[in-house]
Amino acid sequence: GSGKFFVGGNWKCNGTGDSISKLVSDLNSAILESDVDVVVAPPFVYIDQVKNSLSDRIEIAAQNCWTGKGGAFTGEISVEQLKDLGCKWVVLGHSERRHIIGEDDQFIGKKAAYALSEGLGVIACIGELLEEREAGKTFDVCFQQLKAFADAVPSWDKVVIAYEPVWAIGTGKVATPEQAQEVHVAVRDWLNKNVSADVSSKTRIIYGGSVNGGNCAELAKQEDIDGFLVGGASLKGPEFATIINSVT
Ligand code: G2H
Repeated sequence: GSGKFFVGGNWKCNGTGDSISKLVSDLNSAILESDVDVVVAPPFVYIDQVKNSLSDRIEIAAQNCWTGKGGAFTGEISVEQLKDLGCKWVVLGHSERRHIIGEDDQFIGKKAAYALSEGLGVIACIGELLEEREAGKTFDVCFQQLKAFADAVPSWDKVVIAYEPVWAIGTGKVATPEQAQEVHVAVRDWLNKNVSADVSSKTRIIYGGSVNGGNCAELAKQEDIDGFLVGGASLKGPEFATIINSVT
């Protein structure tokens, strides 16, 4: 693997002040391996609450951001505002934003470039749909999404790539360790050929899609799986801790 194991909890559009306060207190009392970067991404409206109550051991990510400086962009949240609240990361290109909201590669690339230029880390998500996998297009789709990030970002120092096959997201159908490893290796090769050997060897490639306390250990053993992006299972403190502690 590359660098420190990285585990992100993507809370998506879930929770209330009460449920989030319970989750934060469970995370604060969990025993976490020290050699793991841990990040959680609460809904925007709870970021401040989480920042003020969660242990500094865990960093905070936003689930989205605007493409540039704030201003007359109704309903958007700027990178400057996220930094003001103490966010260190932003999740971009998540399949729910690509396929439900309709964000395209160029729009996502713009956000990534701006976030990085302002010093936020980017969790850059890529992944194929079931029909694309079945048509043998997994690598094509992942490489195209990756290229859009590569064309936009000035530096990879603060980028973590999340491979999330869409058919495995929230479906309970996790990719097998071999399926995930195969794509992670291909992504690393792509970075080597198209960016640099240095970026290829240093960039963390994490897996997302129905990761849970029961399947994380086998996945974590794979050479090129450098961590996880966890949705559903990150809403349960003890299970999220199990996933963090699956570092090998
Ligand atoms: C994939 C993942 C988190 P889940 O979207 O980004 O969600 O673990 O619920 O499949």
